Amino acid sequence: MVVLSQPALEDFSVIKTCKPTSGLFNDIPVIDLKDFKAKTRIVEACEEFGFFKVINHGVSMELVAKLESEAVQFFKLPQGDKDRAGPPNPFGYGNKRIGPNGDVGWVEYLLFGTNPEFISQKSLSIFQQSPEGFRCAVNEYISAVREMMCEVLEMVTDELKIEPRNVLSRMLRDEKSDSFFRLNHYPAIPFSELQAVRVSGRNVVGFGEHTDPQIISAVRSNNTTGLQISLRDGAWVSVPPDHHSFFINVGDSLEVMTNGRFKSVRHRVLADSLKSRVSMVYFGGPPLGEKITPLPSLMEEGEESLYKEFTWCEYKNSAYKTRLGDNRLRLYEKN
Ligand code: GA4
Repeated sequence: MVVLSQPALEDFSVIKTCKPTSGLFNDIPVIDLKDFKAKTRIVEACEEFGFFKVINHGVSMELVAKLESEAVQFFKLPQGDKDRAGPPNPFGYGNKRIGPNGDVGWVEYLLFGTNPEFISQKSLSIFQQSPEGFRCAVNEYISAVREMMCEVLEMVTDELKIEPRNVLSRMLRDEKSDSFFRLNHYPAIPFSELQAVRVSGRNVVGFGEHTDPQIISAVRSNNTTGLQISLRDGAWVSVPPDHHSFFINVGDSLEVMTNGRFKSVRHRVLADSLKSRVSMVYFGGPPLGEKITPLPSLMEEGEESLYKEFTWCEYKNSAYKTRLGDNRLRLYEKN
């Protein structure tokens, strides 16, 4: 279990709140990757929720623990040291401010590119305290989670009878893949401050609602609540925490590639009062020049694309002009 010291809330005024929702939602699909029905269940989950949990995923928990401990050490550094690893554009340390357009949350984080060259060169300032240990942990974790995500994507293509079966996974494996990795720390909030927010019947927002622009993402966190997803009817539900598993989100690009069959899931994180939350998120993205368009072998005869044509580079550029909670895909929907 990770417990970080409580920070000073000097910047509390920038923190957003939202209305709380009811208890934990127990109907999140749980998919055992070793189960022979896994392929079918993944596709059903992507259609219904755009979200599911995977168990028996094959990623070593020792590796996960090593990375979590390195992350905790980093976030414990004095603020000045952490600030030296920022700003996070495109990669580095960020504090409370998310993206370039004025979004804020009760979170500090590290953003990385995933190509090994980046990790060995540009991010030396990130790995300041324990350069070798931290860098290795990040590299090994990304490789292991990427493999697991490729396996999931190949189960999807198998189930949908799309050929070749690596048509999605190759984009994550490509050395030019524009994938990201993010370490988030949602500090515990001093009780008195939290009470002040709650008196008004609200919750503190750690990371505001959004969809991920990429193909697919994998979130793993310590054993804290906070992650919520929006169901098809728009209701927000809380995801029961499970630090041994990964939670998978369908991103906007996969929604397009399946011509809307899969839904990119809106999600957010509420900052928890009693414990700090540490999460690690791998965002599997395509190479910049890749066309994001419905997979031809998935289209029925006469079916038309619901989206205008665009490359990942165009979509990414337009995403960075939006606010976190905007519906970014709407701009690319036909009519
Ligand atoms: C959401 C998913 C990933 O965390 C992220 C985020 C990015 C950022 O934090 O810089 C963005 C956000 C995310 C989408 C819209 C833009 C860009 C913040 C923001 C307001 C790293 C990503 O790829 O897109």
